This record gives sequence, C-alpha cells and structure tokens, in this order.
Amino acid sequence: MVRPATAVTSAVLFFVHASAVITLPPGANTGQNLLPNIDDPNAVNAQTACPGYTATNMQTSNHGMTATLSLAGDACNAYGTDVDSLDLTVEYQANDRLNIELVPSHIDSTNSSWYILPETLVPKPQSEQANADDSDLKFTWSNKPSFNFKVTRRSTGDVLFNTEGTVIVFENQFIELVSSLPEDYNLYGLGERMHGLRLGNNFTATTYTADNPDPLDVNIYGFHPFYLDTRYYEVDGDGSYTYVPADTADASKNYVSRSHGVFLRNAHGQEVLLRPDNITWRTIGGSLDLYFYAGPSQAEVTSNYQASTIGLPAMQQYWTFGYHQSNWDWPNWDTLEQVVANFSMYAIPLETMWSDIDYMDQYRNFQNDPVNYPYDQGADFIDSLHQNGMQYVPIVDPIIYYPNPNGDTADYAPYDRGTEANVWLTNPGGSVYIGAGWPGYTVYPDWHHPNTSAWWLNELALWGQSIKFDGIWIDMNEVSSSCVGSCGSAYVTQDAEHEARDFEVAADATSTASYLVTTPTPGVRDINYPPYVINHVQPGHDLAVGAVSPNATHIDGVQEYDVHNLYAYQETNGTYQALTQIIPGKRPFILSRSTFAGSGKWAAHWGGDNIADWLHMYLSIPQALSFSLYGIPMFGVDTCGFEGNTDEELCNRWMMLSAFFPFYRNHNCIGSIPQEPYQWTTVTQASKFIMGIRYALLPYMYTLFHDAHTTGSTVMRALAWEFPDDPSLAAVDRQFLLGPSLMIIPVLDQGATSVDGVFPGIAQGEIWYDYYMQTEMAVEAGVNTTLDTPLGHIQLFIRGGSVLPMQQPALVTRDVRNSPWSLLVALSGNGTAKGSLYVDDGESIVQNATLSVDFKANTTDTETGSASSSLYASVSGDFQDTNALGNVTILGVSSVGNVTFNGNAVGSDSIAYNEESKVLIVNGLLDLTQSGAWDQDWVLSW
Ligand code: MIG
Repeated sequence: MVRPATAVTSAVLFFVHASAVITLPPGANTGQNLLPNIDDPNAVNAQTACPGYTATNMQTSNHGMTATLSLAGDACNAYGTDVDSLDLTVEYQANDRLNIELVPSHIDSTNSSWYILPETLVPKPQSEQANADDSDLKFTWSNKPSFNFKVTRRSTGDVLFNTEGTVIVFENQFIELVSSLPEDYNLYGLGERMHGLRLGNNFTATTYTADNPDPLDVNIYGFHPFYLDTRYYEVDGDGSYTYVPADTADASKNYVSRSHGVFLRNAHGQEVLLRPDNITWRTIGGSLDLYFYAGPSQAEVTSNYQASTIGLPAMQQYWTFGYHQSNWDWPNWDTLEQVVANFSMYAIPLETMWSDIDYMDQYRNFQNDPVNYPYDQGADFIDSLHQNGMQYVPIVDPIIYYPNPNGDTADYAPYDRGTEANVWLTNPGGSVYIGAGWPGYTVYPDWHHPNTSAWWLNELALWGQSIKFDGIWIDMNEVSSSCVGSCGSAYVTQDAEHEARDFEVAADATSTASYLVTTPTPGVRDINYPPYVINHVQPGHDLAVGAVSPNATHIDGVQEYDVHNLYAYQETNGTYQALTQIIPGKRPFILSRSTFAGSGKWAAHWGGDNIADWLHMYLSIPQALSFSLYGIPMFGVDTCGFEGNTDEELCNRWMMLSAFFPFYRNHNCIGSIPQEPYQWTTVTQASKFIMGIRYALLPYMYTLFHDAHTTGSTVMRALAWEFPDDPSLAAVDRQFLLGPSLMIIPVLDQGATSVDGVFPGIAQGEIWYDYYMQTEMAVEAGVNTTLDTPLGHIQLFIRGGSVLPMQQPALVTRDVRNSPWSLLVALSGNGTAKGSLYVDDGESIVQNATLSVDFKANTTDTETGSASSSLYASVSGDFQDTNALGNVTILGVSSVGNVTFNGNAVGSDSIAYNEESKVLIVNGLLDLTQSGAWDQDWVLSW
C-alpha cells in the first residue's frame, strides 16, 4: 500500500573520498521511504485497538508462578499477528532479582512466525531460586480489566512498574508493554545514543545498531535495552518518605534515593517511548523477557546486572591504559614512523600506534598494501615499538572482498578459504549475499556457522605471522553495508572494476514521494518492511539502508531481522577467542564499534564517529557514563574529534578531558587537519602535563578497573551515583568522578576561561582538595562555584578520605610500572582515609600471583591526650613487586608529631610540613622499603 507523503527524506552522504570512483549502480543504497510510526498521525494505537490477555491456570510456588495468558478478545493484528496464547513465568531469581517472561505457548514449526532469542546466543542469568518472601521485589497481578501486573519494592511499597490500565500487546512482529512512572522520573540508559545522561520525560529512544556518525538522540552503533530508574524521596519528620521530582528538591531538606534497573532480554529493533507519566516499550519481535534489579543503590543495580546477567567486563592489559594515537589517512609505514619520532622528539607519552584501513591492500582484510605497507618494514616497525614498550593495533572490518568470478583480479585467499568453509551469509534462496563496502562487493561472515570462528582465527593468525598486532580494532560491525540488499548479485560479474572502491556511500536520498506502508498479513511476517516502522536513523527509515538487509540468512535459517543487533556481539566473541590463541595467555584487547548487552566481557568500545566540536566533546561524558551502566568501562572517544577539523583550543581541552577516561585515544577522519598533540605548542604542553598526572595515577585507575572486572563496579561515575541522596545531581553530566576519589570538572565551552562546578556532599561534611594546590577547597554546599580554568588547565579534585596509590609518570606504562610508588592521602574532616591497590603482571589472563593492599588512615587520641595519626598498609597476595616507596603526601594534616615508619624514626630532613597548606610530605622511605613498598605490612605515623 502506498500513501502520499507529507515529507521527503533528504540525502545523507557520509564520506566521499576526494578521488572517489563510485562504481556501485546508481541508487544502490536507496531504500524505501517509510513513515516512522511515532510520526504517523494515523497510526493505529495498539492500546485502544488490542484486547489484552486474560490469565488462567495460575500455579504458584515459593519461587514464583506460572500462568497461561489467552487473548481477551478479537485479535487486533495491529502490527503483526496476535499470539493467542502466552506462557507467563515469574521467577524470584535472587532476593534482588525478578524475572518476568512471556513467550508464545506454542511455536508453529511450519511457520516460524516469531523468533525467541535462544540462550546459545544470549545467555539467561542463572536463577538462585529465591523465596518470594525474601525478595525485595514483589510481583502482583490482576485480570481486571485484562491481565496487568505490578512490581513493587517490598521494603518500601514503592511501585516500580505497573501495567494497570494498559493492555499487553504480543504479536509476531510487535510487542508493547506500558508502565506508569512517577512524575519527572529519572531514567538512564537505553542506548546507544548521543544524549544527556538523564533521558528526560518526553523522548523516544529507538535502538537498532546503525553505522551513522553520532547524530543526536537517534539510534547509533550499539544496543543496550537496559535502564536505571532513580527515585528521590523526601525524608519527613516522622521518618516516612515522600517521592519528589528531582528538580523540586530544596537544599535545606533531607532526601534519600532508591534505584532499580530493568533489562529486556530481547535483541529486536526497539523503541521506548518516554512520556510524562509512562514508559511504552516496543519491540518488533522476540519475546518479553524482563529482569528487574532491586538495588536499591545504582552501584548494586549495575553490579548485579553485570554479575548475574550480561557478564563482568574483561580485565584489560596494563598498556591499554596508556595513550593511543590513531588516524585514518596515514598513507604508509614511513608516516607512522614519523609520528612515533615526533612523539619522541616532543617527549609526549605514546603507548600504542593504530592503523586504520589505510594499511590494507585495496581495503581487503588480512593483507597489507605491498607498496606502502610492506610486511618487512611493518615487522621492523612493530618490533621497534615493542622494544620501546609500545604496541600496535590495526583495524579489521567484518566484510570480505568478493572477487568478480569472471574478472582478472588476483585470488583473494581469505575469500577462497571462507567459501570453502561455507561461512557467508546467504540470501533467502541460498545464494551468497553480496553487499558492498570499502573493498567493493563484499560477503559477510555468518557467526551462526560452526566453521566461522575457526576460519576467522585462521585468517587473523596467518596475517598475524607477519603483523604482530597486540590487539584488534573491529569496525563496521552493525553490520554495515553500502548498498541495499544483495546488490552485488546482479552486478559483480559485470563490474570488473569494483575492487578498491575508494569511497563509502552511506545512503542515497530516498527518491519516492510516497511512503511504503505495510499492512500485516495474518500468520506471515514481513521482515523487510515490518508493519511497525521504528524511527531508524537511516534515510527513509528502511532497515536495509546502510546495513546488511533483514532478509540475509544464517546457516541455521535465522534471518538478520531477528539477530541484526547481535552481529558485533558474536564477532567480538569470535575475535576474543581468536586472540586467546594468537597471543596465548594474554588478555585480549579488542575495540569494537558496535556492542550489545554483555560485549564488555570481551571488548572495549569507542564512541564512534563523533564530530570535532564542543557539543560532541561534552557528549562524550554522558556516553561514557552510560557505558558504565552497560558494563563496558573501557570506553573513550575520538579525542579532538573525528569528523571535521578540530582546532587548537578544542583539542587542548579535549586531550585534558579524555585523560580521565579509561580508554584514551586520539583518532581522526580522513580529510581532516592533523591533530596529534604535537601539532600545536599549547596542546603539546597541555597533553604532557595531563598525561603526567594520568600516568602517575595509573595504579589507581588499574585498581578501579580490576574492581569493575571482579565486582561490576564502575570506573567513570556520575555524581548522582556517589552522592545518591542529593536530587540536585540527578542530571549532572558536565562533571564526573573517576572512581570514588577523583572529581573532574572540564571546560566544555569555547572561549571560556572558567568553569562552574558543584562540590557534592559538603552539607554532609564531605571535603574536597584541589589536586594541584593540595589544599582544601573553600566551597559551599549546593552552590555552583566558578573556577578559573585557563587553557591548558583542567579542574581536578580529590575527595577527602581517599588514599590514592601512584607511581612515577613516564613515556610508556612499562616504565611507570618499574618506578617507585607513592601515596597521596587526602584526609577527611575526621582525619580518616582509605583506599586500595591491586597489582598483578598486567597482562596474563590467569595470574599466578596477585597483590592487594588496603590503606587506612586515622587520627586517635593517645593516652597523653595528644592526637596521633597513622596510615596503615595491609598487604595480601604473593605477587612480587620490588619497587620501593618513594614518598607519602598527606593532605589536611593539622599537626605533626614524631614521624615514624614501622617504628623507625624518619629523619627530619626527609619531612616537609606546611602549617598553612596543611600538607605533610614524607620522603626518605626508599631505604626503609628497599625490597619493595608492599613487601610487608607497615604503618606510618606522624
Ligand atoms: O567508513 O576505517 O568509525 O573510526 O576511521 C568509515 C575508516 C569506516 C569508521 C570508523 C572510523 C574509521 C573509519 N571507519
């Protein structure tokens, strides 16, 4: 059916190389013009059209219940075919985790009219079979007027999720679940997208993995159907709680917050409508497999979500926390050598050199350009990097060049071997699916095929014999294609020139002046043009534009439509397994553009193709914080900006900001001006300065990361998470914390020489120290404080009560690891502090020995009545670290008595105390700790 258009989508062209030779047939990436449901004034409202369900056959146990849900009236078939009977399972999986699952009661094998995500693709959490009465989550239901349910927090009676007054819609291509939410609710997550941290109360979150350069508010590379819901309550005089919208909070009152999390284990295209008093969750297939995490703190929600459900993040090698330099448009090895030489000349730390697709021979995976990137020169280059404590990470695309079978192009062995192993996605009829990408016409590894992992490992390993990479960067895995459908099928034999296509077409304009409208046919799915049109970012909103089409078929008969969002997830797993073989024993380092819930157990992620502007620099913070919630803490963005030209001021600010992200990489788009930090004097200076601080703090960052890996805690943190009882922090995303102890307030505005920031917790007695001055900040609670911040400076504060383990900065992290230790102790208002340190060999998956140190400082009154203060280090574990302790700096010291280290007096010439700044520096410990700072427990007293 075709309806007249009210709007015509305009062309979006991503990159066209200056010397583009476009050999794709014209219009190859033109899709249909579809009207997104949310923009369609005539769209059927499933809530009024559909009958809902009636529950019968209720069986209740200690651990939950089951029931059958039958359609409570005539099928509405709003955007598919209504499922007449559903099985409901409610399970108290743990005291803080509840699962509610709705699946079709019978799946008709002759007509696989719906697709349920199998556990082999995305595992389900293990149930601990908690007792309903012990759970803080309570499930209740009613059949009036049709089946609806509530999830309540037992301890407080708060209704967390409530479908009362709505109908559940469950069709083969459309599922809808609506819950009421409190006024001005605070929801976070539902990514990946470029958006502020708090999603807001009038926003539509569409998710479907898409190759699109970071446009605002729409679906981009990743897929994370998870949200955090944080609610603030005023504590009344009688101890009761009243819900309050965060922005009505008044600093003079007392509040507490409670958070819970919700995960929809479903991999289909989704759309979540956040409206002033409800959330409408829609998906275009699969089932409803909902998980509630009780918290009640954000930290508990996040760690439970990871530990129980999606997997804890992979531990990373130490070097991955060093500084990475990348660029798309380094024409040859000579250029990389020159870049390394420049870093060395300016004495700027450089840890890892990256190669983008420039190195490839005609953009084909697993082979180097023989002229510009010959193997022998590469081997020498990588060898010299390794000798100097640096690493090399190249890009690999998922797409494989498909040679013209009649053409005279040289054999492409990776293709031949893949064809032999039969690992390509196919068309519905069984022929190979041929899309397009950088190399020309391309085929796509089918990660459902049992041979694919072995084929991928073999290709990486063969190439890896020449190119000794230290990690792999996987791009384009949404999975992207530059033409609609199997465009190559008809053209590949005609177009002998198709190799080495020097362009990427994203999308041609959709040319039709009318919208294609799909009317559901009972029992039949239209996977190419699903009746419910999500507001997909690509031109025309056609799922086949810029990506492998929904009808591409896997070896098990599963179509892309049902698993599109999992392509990268599986490729990442395959790459992880391959790296464990190719670089045996070491933690694989993988950087993936597309991610799914749980990708963090294998990979790091970068923010994709951002723009070299101030807005995108700011957006890197909420994007990073969102990935903290998704369990992918190894996150960073293209520092200084990818698309467009950066400038000295922006790059200066950005190099300083990214220094506090776990993954710190500067990467640039082809055609943009160079942006290595040495391109401008002020950027060189700022970068060296801030890298000195980052590298000195690496023990703190590595310890935080290890905590994330073992417990699901976060590395980059929103203020609201560390200070959960302050509603005014609910949307703060222009400043952030690194772990519990460091707060960063960056300048995010062009031309600004000062920045406003808040200092959380002051009213509760928290104190903050300026990192540079080492003195306590004189700031007021709840006040935006203006801080002078000239170019080349970034505001950094230490929270009172912290012990930060540090080492000496160096040009590479290897040398940091071999330098003396130091401690920075920032006393709280009560004279206490604590912290920890984790040390291991920095690279092995399995550690023979590790080391953990707990630090604790306190001030006590001795018998004589005078105050005595001590810092205790308690060591556990057998890892041998022989670096001595260089010094201990203690902030907030009001008086100094005898300074002793394990009872040995420290000579007065080794002690510096400034009564005014209250900073005590204790040197002279090197001799006392010759066999290693953590060789034994110790106590330092002053
Ligand atoms: O079509 O490999 O996001 O980082 O430089 C663009 C070239 C393909 C997209 C990645 C970007 C990379 C670029 N790639």
